[in-house]
Amino acid sequence: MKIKTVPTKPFDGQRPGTSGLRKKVSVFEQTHYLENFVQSIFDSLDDFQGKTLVIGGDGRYFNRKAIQTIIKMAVASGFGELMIGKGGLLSTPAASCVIRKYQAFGGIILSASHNPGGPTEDFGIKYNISNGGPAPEKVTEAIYANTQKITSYQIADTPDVDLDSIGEKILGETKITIIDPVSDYAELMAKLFDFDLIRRLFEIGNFKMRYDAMNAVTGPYAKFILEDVLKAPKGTVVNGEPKEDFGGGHPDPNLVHAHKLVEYMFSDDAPDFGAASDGDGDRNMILGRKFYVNPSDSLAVIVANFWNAPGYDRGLTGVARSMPTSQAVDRVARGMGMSCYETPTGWKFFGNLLDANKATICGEESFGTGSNHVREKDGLWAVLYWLNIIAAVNMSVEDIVKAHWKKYGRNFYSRHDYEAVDSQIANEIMDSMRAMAADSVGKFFGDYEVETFDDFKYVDPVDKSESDHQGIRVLFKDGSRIVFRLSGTGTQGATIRVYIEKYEPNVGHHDMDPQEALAELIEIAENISGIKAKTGRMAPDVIT
Ligand code: VG1
Ligand code: CO
Repeated sequence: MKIKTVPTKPFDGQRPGTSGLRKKVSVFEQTHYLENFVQSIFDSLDDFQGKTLVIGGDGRYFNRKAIQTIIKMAVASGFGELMIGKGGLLSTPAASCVIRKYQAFGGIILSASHNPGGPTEDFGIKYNISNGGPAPEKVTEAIYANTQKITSYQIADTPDVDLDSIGEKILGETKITIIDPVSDYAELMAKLFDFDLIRRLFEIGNFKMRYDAMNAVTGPYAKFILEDVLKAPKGTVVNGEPKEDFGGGHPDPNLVHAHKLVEYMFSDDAPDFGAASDGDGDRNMILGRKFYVNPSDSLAVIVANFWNAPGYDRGLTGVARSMPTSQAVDRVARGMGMSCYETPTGWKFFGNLLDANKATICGEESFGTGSNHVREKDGLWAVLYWLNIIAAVNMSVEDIVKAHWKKYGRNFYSRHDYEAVDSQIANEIMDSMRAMAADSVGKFFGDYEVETFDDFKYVDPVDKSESDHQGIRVLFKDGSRIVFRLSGTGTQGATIRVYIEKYEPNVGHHDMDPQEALAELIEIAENISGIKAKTGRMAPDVIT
């Protein structure tokens, strides 16, 4: 087989963000654009010759084409085996599972996660290392450095590979293995949760649920696990066929983009339990009948109920949450005498803590929860965990959460997103807050006294690597917090995220609407940042 060396020149802007490189499809479709990035990944790796690379994606537009290119380049670079999900599909957590199970060298995941898909929408690519997790910053920075000096790439001159038939074939020196994308993952889930108990819930408990796969990658996973294995009635999973454009929607499981599910769950015909996941299957939204579970609360409830799930009932070593995630889980950790780590946003920062066994369960406010079973957040895992809890304690979702608040108090929490803001204005807003930091300590905003005002810096407790500028934190004396960050996953202008949190121990106030409970802090956030004033926006685009 002929290997071609193709001359090329660097493209600007190929620095991976919070989770890989995400751009409009039209950007990825430029000649050499994808190839440059893939070659830059390979050039940042050592000693992978003859080893295994896992490849799969969320099925969005350009997925198949990108995979064909990556196969030919991986063959040219000397990988020994490529394990590829049938149809080019692998959810992000399933890719992580496969990398770990088969001790692959690494994996390439094609996804822009919750961003919309289609010819005029987004595409993305990221590299995962041998622990199954997202490449840490030192690797992503090395990849970026390579993209800036690339002069050529190598690609095998060979026809496209059939991605739709399970089995093996040889291409040059490389074995190409097309695998069932669901089975390894489903097998792992069956080890972690009490499937018999959950099956009984559906079979004799008359328990009803709806799972909205949002026309994205988890459809086949959810149908197999929930309907075939756990015997939930057919039709429990809706929008279960992965589509290249996700049916035209944002595959983002939140109150805005999963509004159909939310409306159904708040109607009089609502089932007991509702859930949704995102484009690549690593996010989850949990709903009860007429009840929404905030992701930060979901994390706290999952941790507090570890003894109900067979995969965790021997105890947790510790927990971790991203900095903007509410402190609800901290209270549980404190109650159990466990360490609770605070990391920057993005799953890549949990990898070292999980590998070093410092944390067993991790979570982010952005509908992401997971554990040491893989090295990515895992949407369906969270849903199965909740089913396991519900079946074990025999309570409704609402009662489980309210009992939790009664015991630990409620951390009222909300995130306000301002999307597609002019990047220069967004940077000015962040800079002006950085400038305020030094003389804001001790200052009062209403009744709230500022205790800390800084730009979050993380020092990894395992390898001591440092990450700066991870978000402006305004921490008040009473434990309330406001955090400001710029998104690292958007593809249009800048997205400003404002995270607002307030602790309420008094059960009598737990039924308040979060926006009401947080009203004063929301106003303070505007006083500090001037987002509305400086962008001319009247309100956030998305509130979760
Ligand atoms: C967002 C979330 C972050 C999450 C990341 C990737 O990042 O805030 O918590 O880890 O998306 O999730 P940002 O930089 O836009 O705030 V996914 O499901 O898009 O891979
Ligand atoms: Co995702």
